Amino acid sequence: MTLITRRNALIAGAGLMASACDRVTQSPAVRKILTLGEKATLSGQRLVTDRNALAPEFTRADLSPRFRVNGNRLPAAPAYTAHMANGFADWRLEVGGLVARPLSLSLAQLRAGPQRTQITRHDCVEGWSAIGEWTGTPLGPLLRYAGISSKAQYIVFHCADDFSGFPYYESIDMVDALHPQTILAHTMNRQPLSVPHGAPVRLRVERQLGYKQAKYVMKIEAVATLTGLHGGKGGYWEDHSGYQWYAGI
Ligand SMILES: Nc1nc2c(c(=O)[nH]1)N[C@H]1C(S)=C(S)[C@@H](COP(=O)(O)O)O[C@H]1N2
Ligand SMILES: [Mo]
Repeated sequence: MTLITRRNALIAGAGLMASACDRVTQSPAVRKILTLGEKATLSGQRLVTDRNALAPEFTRADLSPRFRVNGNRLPAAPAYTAHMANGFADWRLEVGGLVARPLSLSLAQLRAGPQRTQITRHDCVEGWSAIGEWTGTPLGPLLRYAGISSKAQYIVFHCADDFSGFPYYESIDMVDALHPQTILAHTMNRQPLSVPHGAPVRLRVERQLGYKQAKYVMKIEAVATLTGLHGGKGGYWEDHSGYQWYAGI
């Protein structure tokens, strides 16, 4: 959001400059500076455009007959087991950190807001892919509703599960957080998200690899830095296996 706003301001600024300064462009020195400026603006634009481009979307005919389960398939935490036992009726998604209005949302509330459905390909670093249909709450509007601070640089997803006592977590930057295909999915292939696939809610951040697609999301936290959080590298696999934090595809 900030990026887009800033880019629009830049473009508007450049337009104003060009019309007001037509007469001075006769000077070769000025022309050279303008050309450099144009190049900088173009490459800046390309960067922004690439990060905001949509991941390919498919049709129902392309859905994988089987979508593998990977990583944890049943969180062991007693709190999670209790939520599972009563169909996640008392489960709440906490939204906190650098927001003006912290939220605690039930599944029904998440489903009542804006929704997006997308058929996308999931790519796991371990060498498999699967196409699935996901429905969920777009993250951007949710964060705006919570009054996200301009100081927020990352969104952290805290999960219910762990590996040997190390909690699973992930994080993305604001470009991905506000990307239109970034959703909190509660529905997969038109069925409520199953426990093995991350019930009740998982992240879909479609421009990145499988390990970024956090399952069992319990809390979302807006932060200014990832330093000091768990291993400091922004995610469970990033901390423990040297996987890249930015897993763009
Ligand atoms: N909470 C949590 N999220 C997770 C994992 C996990 O073990 N725990 N595994 C990751 C990996 S490596 C992949 S490929 C996908 C697998 O999602 P799936 O089980 O729905 O196929 O979830 C990702 N998100
Ligand atoms: Mo994965």
